[in-house]
Amino acid sequence: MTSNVVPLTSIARSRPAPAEGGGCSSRSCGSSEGRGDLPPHIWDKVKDHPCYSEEAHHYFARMHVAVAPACNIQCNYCNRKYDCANESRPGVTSETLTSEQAARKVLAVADRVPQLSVLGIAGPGDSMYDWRRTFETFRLVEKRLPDLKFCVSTNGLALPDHIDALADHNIDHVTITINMTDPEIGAAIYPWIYFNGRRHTGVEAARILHERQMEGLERLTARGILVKVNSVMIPGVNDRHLIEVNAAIKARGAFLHNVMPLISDAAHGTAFGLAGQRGPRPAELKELQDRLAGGANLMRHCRQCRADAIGMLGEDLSQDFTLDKIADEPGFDPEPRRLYRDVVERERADRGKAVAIASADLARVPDAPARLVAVCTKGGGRINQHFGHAAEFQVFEVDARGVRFSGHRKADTYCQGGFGDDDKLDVVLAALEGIDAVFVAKIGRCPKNDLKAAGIEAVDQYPFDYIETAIAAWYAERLGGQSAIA
Ligand code: CLF
Ligand code: SF4
Repeated sequence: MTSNVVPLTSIARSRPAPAEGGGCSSRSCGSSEGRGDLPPHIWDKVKDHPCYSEEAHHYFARMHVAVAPACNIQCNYCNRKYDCANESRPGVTSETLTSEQAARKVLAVADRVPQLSVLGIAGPGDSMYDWRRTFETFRLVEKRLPDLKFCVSTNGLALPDHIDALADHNIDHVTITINMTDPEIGAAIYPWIYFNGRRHTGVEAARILHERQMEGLERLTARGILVKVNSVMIPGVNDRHLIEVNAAIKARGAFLHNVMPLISDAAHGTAFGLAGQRGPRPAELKELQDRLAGGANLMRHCRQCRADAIGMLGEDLSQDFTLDKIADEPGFDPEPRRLYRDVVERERADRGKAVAIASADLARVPDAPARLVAVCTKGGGRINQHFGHAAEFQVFEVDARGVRFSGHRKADTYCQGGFGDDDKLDVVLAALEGIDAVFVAKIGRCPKNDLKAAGIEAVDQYPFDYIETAIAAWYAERLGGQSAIA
């Protein structure tokens, strides 16, 4: 099995810490530092949910079980018939499971992946339209794994009919995909919906969907259930409108807003793909996210998972857990899960001190301009990956206000079979457009020189350090000050 799960033994290397206190990132659920100013009961709900807490995604894994194949609407960006094990986008899965098969699979994964903290049902159709299979799966799993959090994702049309059931099953996390609040715009995204026994089309369909989504959102937040809203950014269709969507969901108590780029390709057979509708460029997505600052809290670390994804965000172990590879009655040892959580608690305390170090460094350069840096990491909040092995980079923006997570850039692993591949390097360089420096655990001389020629500094003097402290120390040094721990 290939995995970027954090080995228990790799945790606990850190730099010396100053006195308690401080903090350098913006304080929200999307910050890198974790709890921030969240009330204890909310932090308790999100602290091991890799989607609801950016900090938690360094430590915890999710899995989806594809038990809900049916859907009650049609989105122009969806074609659930398309399946490829390498494809990563919502709606796609390799096998559909019964609730019993899903429960078996969850147990097998929990036994081998101690980082697993969340079971999500995200299709491949709609979890609330196929509600019988969804709730039956949770019922079977909660008996064996009471420490697992449950999560559902829905288009919202059937949601108002299941608010009580969601609360009864202790489902604290619900994602609603809301792409519009204006039905005229919705008509360009949804050709039809199936509601109350008949098909509706056009603006009428979008209006019904919108009203049901808002009703579901309001009633969930009134019950104290955390709601994340996913919005697909579709250039020329709803990109500007998403500012209104952000305001509308904030007013109704949404916990997070996740703006995702449209994935569009004619080969996927979607209406948008076949019509040549393009997705947004990374810079367009970032510009919109920056414009949304101050509205509903933003999620920036989404990986647009498949409906059967397994593992840390950004990795997918689903092919290691197909039904033919799972025993009829999988064994389960809870001890590694307990041990792993103890390690994470220690690591979190340690990392909190590291954030204080970073703050001290940044205070030395109060007026320096912002820099954008990329990091090679396998998780744990550390710089712990060789440049040649990185298939994606985490991107951070740094200035005197803090080290802020900005998103991910997918690339291609430069190192192929022990040798650097120049073609892959071109892909990597394209992915690093606009980046000032890339932080690596290790890098060869050739790619280091190539990066330099492209105007990107390869920083390799902080292997296995915390991301925040390393970036802050580098920034303080480059822009005028000396590191607080130099
Ligand atoms: Fe799955 Fe979604 Fe729950 Fe997470 S995913 S149902 S909230 S457990 Fe997460 Fe994947 Fe993005 Fe979804 S990274 S697509 S936001
Ligand atoms: Fe596809 Fe989900 Fe849209 Fe249904 S709601 S059409 S499954 S993307």
